[in-house]
This record gives sequence, C-alpha cells and structure tokens, in this order.
Amino acid sequence: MRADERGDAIADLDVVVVGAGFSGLHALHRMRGLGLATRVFEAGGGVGGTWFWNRYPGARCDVESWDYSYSFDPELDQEWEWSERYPAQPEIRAYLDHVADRYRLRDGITLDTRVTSAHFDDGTGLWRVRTDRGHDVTARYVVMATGCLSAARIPDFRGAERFRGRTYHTGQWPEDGVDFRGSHVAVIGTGSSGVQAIPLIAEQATSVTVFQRTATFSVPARNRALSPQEQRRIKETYPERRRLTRDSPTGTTVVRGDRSAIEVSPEERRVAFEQRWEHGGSGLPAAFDDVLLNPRSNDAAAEFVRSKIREIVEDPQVAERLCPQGVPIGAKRLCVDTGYYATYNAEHVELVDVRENPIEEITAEAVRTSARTHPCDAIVFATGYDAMTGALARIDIRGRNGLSLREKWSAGPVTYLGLATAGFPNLFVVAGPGSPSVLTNVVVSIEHHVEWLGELLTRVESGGIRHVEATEEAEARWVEHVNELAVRTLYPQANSWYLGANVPGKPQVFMPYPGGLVAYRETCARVAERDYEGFTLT
Ligand code: N01
Repeated sequence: MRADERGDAIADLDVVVVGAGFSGLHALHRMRGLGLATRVFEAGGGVGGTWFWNRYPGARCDVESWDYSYSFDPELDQEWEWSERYPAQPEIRAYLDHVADRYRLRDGITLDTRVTSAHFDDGTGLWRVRTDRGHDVTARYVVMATGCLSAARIPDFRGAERFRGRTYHTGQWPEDGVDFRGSHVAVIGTGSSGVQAIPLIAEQATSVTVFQRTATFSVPARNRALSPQEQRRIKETYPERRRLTRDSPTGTTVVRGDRSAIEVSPEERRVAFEQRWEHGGSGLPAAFDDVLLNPRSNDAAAEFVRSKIREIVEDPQVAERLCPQGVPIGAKRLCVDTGYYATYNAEHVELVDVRENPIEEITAEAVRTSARTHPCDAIVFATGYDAMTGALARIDIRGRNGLSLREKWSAGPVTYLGLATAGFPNLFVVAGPGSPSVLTNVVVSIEHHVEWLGELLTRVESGGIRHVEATEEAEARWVEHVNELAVRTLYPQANSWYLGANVPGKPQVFMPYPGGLVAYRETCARVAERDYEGFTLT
C-alpha cells in the first residue's frame, strides 16, 4: 500500500473505475458491495461527471427530476426532495454529492486526477492504470465510467488563438460562473446547451450574436417548482414509477401514444401535438408511435413545431432562419428550452446563419463570417462533444498484445452490448457505444449496466474465473444488429453526434442502440441466463 499526494491510500486494486458521475458513483457502490477493493479516479475537482462540468447558465436536465435519479435504494427516494420539475445543474450536483456522502463513497474517490493510460499486462493478466498525478496501480478489472458527452470539443476556427477576449465552452464552465454584464457576446452553436444558455446570457449581456449552422427543433420545458403536495405524491408513487420506467423503452414515465400520426385527422393530430406542447418537455414526438419511423408522421410533427416558431418569433425572416428544414424532428436530440425562440425578439440579440455565411476566422476582437465582422468581448462555444467515444479515445487503452482501443475502433466503435470489446479482457464500459444510453433516460440505462456488471462479476468471482472477454463474433453480431435497427428509423438522416458526424474525420457509425431499453434489458438477461453467451470466461 502507498499514499498519493493527497494522502489517499492506494493498494493494488480489484477494480479501477474511471469517472465519478452517475455511472462511476454507482459502480463504486456496487463493486464495494461485492467486497472488491475499488478506486475511482476523477478528473474533476468534485463528483458529478457531466453535472460537475456543465455549469453554464441555464444548464438543466431535460428528463423530469423524479425519473432522473437512482432507483436502487427506496430509502434514497424517500429522503431526497426535488424542488423543480426539471432539475437544474446545481441541484443534480447536490444530489450526487448527497449520494457520495450517504453511501460513504468519498474515501474511494481520488479527485483532480485524470487517467492517462490503462494497459493490460499479458504476463500477469492484470490491468496497469496510470494517471496524470503519478499513480501507477494494478487492477483486475477496469470500469470506464467516462460518460457519453464528456469530451468537450471546440472546432478549429482559423485565428482562434489570437482572440483577445474571454472564451468558454459550455461543458467546461468556470466554477465561479461568468458575468456577462456590459459584454458583447458571441455564441457559436445551437444544440441543447446553446438553446439553454442563450436566453440567460441575453438577460445579462449588452449584445448577443448567435452563430447557427443547423437550426434546431426545440420545445418548451414548462419547468416549474414542485409544490409540497406534488413532492409528497412523487414519493408515495415511487415504487410504481420505478416499475414504469423499468418497463419503458426510454426509461421515463412519459406516456406514449399508440397510433400513427397519419392515421388520425389533421385536427386530432394538431390537438395531440398542442397538448404535448402545452404540457412541455421532450415528449412531443411520443404523441404518436411512429414519429421517428415514418417520414410523413415526422413531417407532421416538424411542421407543428415550425408553426410555433413562426408564431413566437416576430421577424418573419428570423423565424424562417430558425425553422429547421430537411432534418427529421428527433433525429438530432430534441432540445428543451425556456424562452429560446422568444429571445430573438429582443433588439440586442442577432441570429447569424453560418450555413449561408460561414465563419471564416476569429480575429483578435471579432468573429468574421464571409459576409461581415461581428465584434465581441467573449465567445461561448456551445459546440458540443466528441460523443460516446471521445472520452475513451483520450486515454491510451491497450488490451491483449498491446492492441490499442483507438486503433481497434478506427473505423468506428465495436462493442458487445455496449459493455465490452474483444481483446480487452475485464474492461467494461458503462453506457458505451452500442448501449441504449443517450436515447434513453441515461440514469436508468446506467443502473441497468452497473447491476448487470455486478452480476457478471459475482459469477466470475465465485467461479474461479480470471478473465471475462467479449468474443469477436458476438460483438460483430451486436454492431450489425444496432445498424439494422438504426436504418429502420429516421435517426441516420441527420448529421448528428449520434453518428459522429459533428467531428470532422470521425467514422460515421450510428453509435447508440436504438431498440429501446425493454428489448435491450431482455437481451442482456438472456445472455446472463446462458452463462454469458458471447463472452469467454477463462
Ligand atoms: O452539443 P450539440 P450540445 N461551426 O452537438 C454547432 C446533451 N445535453 O452541447 O448542428 C458552427 O448538440 C452545431 O451545429 P451543427 C444532449 O444529449 C443535454 O448542445 O453540427 N457551428 C450545433 O448547433 C445534447 O444533444 C442537455 O450544424 C458548429 C452545436 O454547435 C448533447 O448533450 C443540455 C460548429 C453543437 O450542438 C450535446 O449538446 C445540454 C462549427 N464548426 C446538453 N461545430 C439537457 O439535458 C459545431 N457547431 C437539456
């Protein structure tokens, strides 16, 4: 045993977990429950993962608070009280801090420490994990709880290094916040992060210029405080809610329509969408059961949202620029906002279409497009992530015979069930590519994965087994299955991060499993019943 700089005692370990977000905290709790010596390394200065870093103004979850929480302990359900329908970042972070304290997890977490490499040693059969603070430990298992949207990405804009003002990425926001009063702010990007941040930045800044490449569909959150009666009711109904989320394809309690949008009359359709719009939240496409499958149903939903944009935005030209065209609604993640479209009615907010006039460079004092120079004091990059694989690719991961994960995945990620990959024994990914993760309430997916891995490790530990590894055949079949499901949907029709299309040069492969959590859960259960079919246990 030895101690690191902070005095954390680190012995050779059974399990190294990388990341202390929803996945890593649960993994630590579960692995300790199995009696395994486990340590989490976390790059951030606190627990929370995505919710530690995404501190931008307006950062808020788009899944309702009562669904976006762990379900493994009914006592936790009863003692934690959510204050709003959609929890804001500080509240989610407070929840995860509470979880870390309640289950005495902190002494198993080394903060401010980034794992730089994880190498499988063919001789010893152990993993050797190194960090940027000099740790060099061995472990029998490695759990990558690195998150799907944690590798923040700023595109290469020519001249960016010359900019003399302040720059921020939404996913790496300063802990103490940012004061935009008196500032001329440029915001690049109009995905979920931009759509949430822009209205609040506009409340403070002297001027805001939004650079939009692809117009986005956004629906109102209609967030509100929860009354004491609602809070009581949520707690009373938790057992039923948890059952509903487990049996739902998306891991939420959103009620799903069971008819096609084109089966009903135009008036019935309008009323159904209108009710969802008024109710708020991302359940609008779920008014019917085929919005993500049938182009005509999708067009109907898309046109409904476009009609709302035209109603809200006063300048018809700006409204048209904000209306997404040629992209199915929901094929990119549907945004959920508070006052996004109305923000463009303010005099000091300008929308620049960079598809029409691309950004040519960033100068010392401005963002310059092919049409004009836009002076600014601060630039907010709401430009997203190298999603699903980025955080893994930033670590030097090597399996048997020095096989590098980056090389293995150079034509796109290959996993079995989104949890493991051949050539990398005893290495697991929570909510990796091939898992339903980002197409569901990710907390429900995460809990499933961690519980399933817990069962797998119980089998391994009690069975005198040293290594568990996905087979190449099983992972090839899984990747094919994910692709077959994806092409039956409208998802591949958008240039989204689901496909890796937002990162120049990244292979375009539809990464999340689009078959829904129920089918996924059944598959995983079947694999376990057949003594981990598709894995070798040696
Ligand atoms: O990132 P994004 P995000 N020049 O990739 C633009 C989750 N999330 O951080 O669409 C100009 O969606 C890019 O344009 P285009 C959620 O799952 C959830 O907003 O590629 N623009 C796009 O507009 C979400 O999907 C919540 O043409 C450039 C934007 O930047 C995911 O995180 C809140 C550009 C990036 O949008 C990621 O969301 C926040 C360039 N070179 C995030 N490069 C909630 O729970 C990129 N863009 C509510």
